[in-house]
Amino acid sequence: MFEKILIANRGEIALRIHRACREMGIRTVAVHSTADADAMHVRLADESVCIGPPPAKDSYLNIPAILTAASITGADAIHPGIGFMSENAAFAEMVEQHGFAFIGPTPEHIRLMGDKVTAKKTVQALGMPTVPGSDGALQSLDDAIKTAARIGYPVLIKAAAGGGGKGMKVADDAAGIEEAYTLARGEARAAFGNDEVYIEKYLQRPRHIEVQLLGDTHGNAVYFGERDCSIQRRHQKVIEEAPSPGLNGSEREEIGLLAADVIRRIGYRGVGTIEFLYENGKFYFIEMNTRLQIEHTISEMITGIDLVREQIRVAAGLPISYQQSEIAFNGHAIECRINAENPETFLPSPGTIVGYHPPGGLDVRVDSALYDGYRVPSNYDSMIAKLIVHGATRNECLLRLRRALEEFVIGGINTTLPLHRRLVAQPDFINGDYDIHWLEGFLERK
Ligand code: MV4
Repeated sequence: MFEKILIANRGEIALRIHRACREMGIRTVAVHSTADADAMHVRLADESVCIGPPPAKDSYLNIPAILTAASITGADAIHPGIGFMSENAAFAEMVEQHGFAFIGPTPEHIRLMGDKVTAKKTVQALGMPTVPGSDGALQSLDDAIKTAARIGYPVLIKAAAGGGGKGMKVADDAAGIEEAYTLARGEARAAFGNDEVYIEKYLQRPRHIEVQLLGDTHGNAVYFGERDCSIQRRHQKVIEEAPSPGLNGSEREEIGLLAADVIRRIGYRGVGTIEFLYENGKFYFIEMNTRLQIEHTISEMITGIDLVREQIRVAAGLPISYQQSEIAFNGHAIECRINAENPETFLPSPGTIVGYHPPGGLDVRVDSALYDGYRVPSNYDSMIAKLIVHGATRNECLLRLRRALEEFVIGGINTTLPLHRRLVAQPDFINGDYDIHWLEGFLERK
């Protein structure tokens, strides 16, 4: 097992990884920008190294600085966390070339799944249901027109290098296809330096359901159930829950077994998530994330398994600690992402925290790097805390969540706590009756 891990990240996820390391007897190295000198992840780590000025491109994305920090502290592995370097195949390659273990999949798997066209082809060949569309990348506008006519409108043009909604354009009918094709390629070229696009039937009211997976280097792969991440705004998730209120037990098992089978057959190492759209009782693969996800916590709450611990174990070449039959699903969990933002305009609200009081009690978990007097910098993502609540049933979970949201005090800045308090009182949310467009509709109506 590793003796020392460098955590190439900040905030609550750096803390989350530090906690798993501590419990495994592994020493930790924090890296930080000058804006984060007083951050909790720096305070808790065994050692820390300043890797640059506040802009992420000069610090948390500064590959030579991160590798140098790992080298001078004698770390044997690097955990990239979430965002930043976590899905950068070139970084994973450099980490390995410098003699460190990368706590994540192989660079080849990151690359394979990072290209949405090769990802779709790969999983489709292994029996995964995908959205009807082009066979690979579009070759021309003419190809787009012909494929759209074959699959039927509306259609969606997506960037091969995309994800997160960039370079995505809907065409409602044949009159809109040229514009959608041209705009999607232009956006893709500007955002990713790659204008390859593909086309799919546009699903109008799906749920976003993702399966949590783990594979090891001994030919094993398991799933940890699914999460429903449909409550989102502008491709930013706001609330996630596990299990999905939209699935029944046999659908859950079928999609979980299929997803685990796919990652076993490609020899995938690490944690990962396969994302589906779910509409009218059918699943459609959209992409695979080759990293830990923010909302991994709700899968931990319903299984009682530390996913970061498992992630570190498989990166060290150990087998997964559990057989699929030993992974039991217990009750319900919901996560609220709390951002330092105005809850109505969503404008960022950096500043100093005064009067911090997190909720507690049975089955209430707060993953956050906040403390009283902490100054939330303006340079990074605005998520400052995750409130994760578990209950024996969905109803118990909701009652407990409402109570915990009432208790939570984060003073001195604006946060999205008031939005969460409103959301958990909405009948549609209480009934589990929502799709990927529900939150944006709710915010418009209000
Ligand atoms: C789709 C879709 C409808 N039909 N694909 C958005 C980002 C990327 N992860 C895939 N996305 C979508 N792909 C087809 N064929 C609708 C979306 C989509 C979406 C998906 C998941 C969560 C939120 C979303 C918000 C808008 C659109």
